[in-house]
Amino acid sequence: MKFECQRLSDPIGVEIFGLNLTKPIDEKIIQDIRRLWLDNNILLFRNIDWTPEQQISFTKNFGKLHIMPQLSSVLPPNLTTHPEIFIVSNIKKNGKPIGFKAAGWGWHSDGEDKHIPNMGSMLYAVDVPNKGGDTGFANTYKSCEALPQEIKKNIVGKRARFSRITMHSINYPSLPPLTRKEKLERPDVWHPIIRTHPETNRECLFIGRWAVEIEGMPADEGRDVIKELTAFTTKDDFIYIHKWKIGDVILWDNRCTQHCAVPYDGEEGMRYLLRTTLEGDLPYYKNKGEKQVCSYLA
Ligand SMILES: O=C(O)CCC(=O)C(=O)O
Ligand SMILES: [Fe+2]
Repeated sequence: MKFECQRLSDPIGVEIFGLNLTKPIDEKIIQDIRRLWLDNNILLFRNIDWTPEQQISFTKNFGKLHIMPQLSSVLPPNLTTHPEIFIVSNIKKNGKPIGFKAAGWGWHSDGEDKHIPNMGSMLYAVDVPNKGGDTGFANTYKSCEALPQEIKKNIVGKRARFSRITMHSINYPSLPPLTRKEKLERPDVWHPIIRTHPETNRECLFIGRWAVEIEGMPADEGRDVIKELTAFTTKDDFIYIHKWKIGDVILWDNRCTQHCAVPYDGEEGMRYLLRTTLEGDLPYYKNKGEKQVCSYLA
């Protein structure tokens, strides 16, 4: 079995054609796909029509699956038949949401607010509106490389504090505040802002919507730098906006990619995306071959 591929956009991504993803795939082909994934941050497959089992099996080719904890008591859990699948949707049944519509509003990488962020994620578009509901992807290798020296020297080897507790009501205004128990389950974490990718050894910018403070900087200066880094990494030069079609599957590497759902009003039609998520490992920054700065819990 052979496949073909084509660049998705200048900044990021490759589209892969000619593979049947509903059947087990040769180890050699998986290695080739992984190489493309590592080199291009995101992979797009089109016209996929698969069952949750098939999505789960295909995702497992890339690592161990992560099961998303329930985000809030007002949201449904993951797919009840398949807890490995998290639902992103604007659909309501009997007045209740069947998934989390605003899960991805605001630039982020999945799990960035956890001690061990997620390695990768895969979204499958089951239903999409005719207009709106796009998703942006930013290549944080490229933004890191292009970062002006005067900004870079200020953050290299430093960590940022990522806080679910501080940012929950700002990032998820539609959800009730965190309970005491939820706060205890989501302690703050410090991650290196410039992160060495564990497979490619390349440097990328690791910042996002849960970051609130920078090591060794006064609080307001840290917040300004986070804003500046976010604006920089999501410049047109580094991003691609995907307009979903039914049957699209995108696998992205959370270690070197940020993503963001472009907010939409939901009047345009139903949006139903199913996500599988991969476990990751502890972020670090390597200098001269040595792991110098690792993440730690606050
Ligand atoms: O709704 C989207 O486009 C993205 C959702 C998201 O951030 C995610 O599933 O990780
Ligand atoms: Fe996300």
